[in-house]
Amino acid sequence: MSSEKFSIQIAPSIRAALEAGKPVVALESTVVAHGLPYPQNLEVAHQIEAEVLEQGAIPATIGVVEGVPTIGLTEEQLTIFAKGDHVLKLSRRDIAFAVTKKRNGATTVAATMALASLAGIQVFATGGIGGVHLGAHENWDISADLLELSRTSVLVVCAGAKAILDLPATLEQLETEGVPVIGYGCTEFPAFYTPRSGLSLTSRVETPQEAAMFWQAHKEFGGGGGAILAVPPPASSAINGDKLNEAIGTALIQAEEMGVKGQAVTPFLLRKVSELTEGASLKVNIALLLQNAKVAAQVARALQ
Ligand code: PSU
Ligand code: MN
Repeated sequence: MSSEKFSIQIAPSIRAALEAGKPVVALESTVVAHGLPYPQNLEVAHQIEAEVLEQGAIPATIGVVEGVPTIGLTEEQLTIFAKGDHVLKLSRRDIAFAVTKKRNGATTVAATMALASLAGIQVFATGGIGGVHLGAHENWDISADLLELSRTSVLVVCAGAKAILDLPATLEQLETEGVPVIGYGCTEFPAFYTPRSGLSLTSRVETPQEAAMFWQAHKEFGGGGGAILAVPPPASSAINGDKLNEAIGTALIQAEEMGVKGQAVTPFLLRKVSELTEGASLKVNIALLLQNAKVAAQVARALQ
């Protein structure tokens, strides 16, 4: 057993780009397999990759395929993940189990950061990170994404954390763990579906060049952890705040009543909020995923 060798699979075009120092953007697969409904998820996954390419960077969607950590899912693999049958949800702690059992597994923010970092990818675009759940003082539900951000050197471009979470507690936890949260042209922490959380950020940059400069400085002085570049969701897809809050309230009550626990909580809440807002939340979700991919690609380019 001690001679067991584990390998990670890096798509040839991504390997070539990394070796040549070209810009590469990591993308997660949990949002595809467990965060958005089929078949829109597959379409969105294609659009995100196209957006990164259009900005002159190489997209690298990450997952575990039949037990092999894979950087750059093929079209066929992406389709299997989008259909989602028997695709596990993997946080950092679950990767080894999927490898052992040769399973397909979609990587969360935490697991995607872990594998991106192994492959030498510095910039990662997603929708929103996991965080401290409401009621965490009783249920202890705090996403492993936060811990990963504190220890893995990847810049995560996202629209903050979802309003289904305890956002003040999430920001506090990030501060405790030494994870910078930088507003991209904003001074308020975005609440994923809306730009408004009422929570102020202490740092802000205006351009991809400034974000790249910040990231270089963080790698030098930040102690080896990650950072968040928080991009507000596009105004064009804005959602009615009252309707959204009502939907979130209902979704949280249903999760409680149905006894939804652990890894199932985030996918359940996202699906319910989408149903209850008649797809309005899904529309914002897709719009911000594309915008974040674009910004991430621009920052990756500026890092060259
Ligand atoms: N944000 C989204 N859609 C998602 C997720 C976040 O808009 O699907 C996923 C991400 O993969 C994130 C995970 O890392 O949910 C967090 O799950 P948990 O709360 O179980 O750590
Ligand atoms: Mn959790």
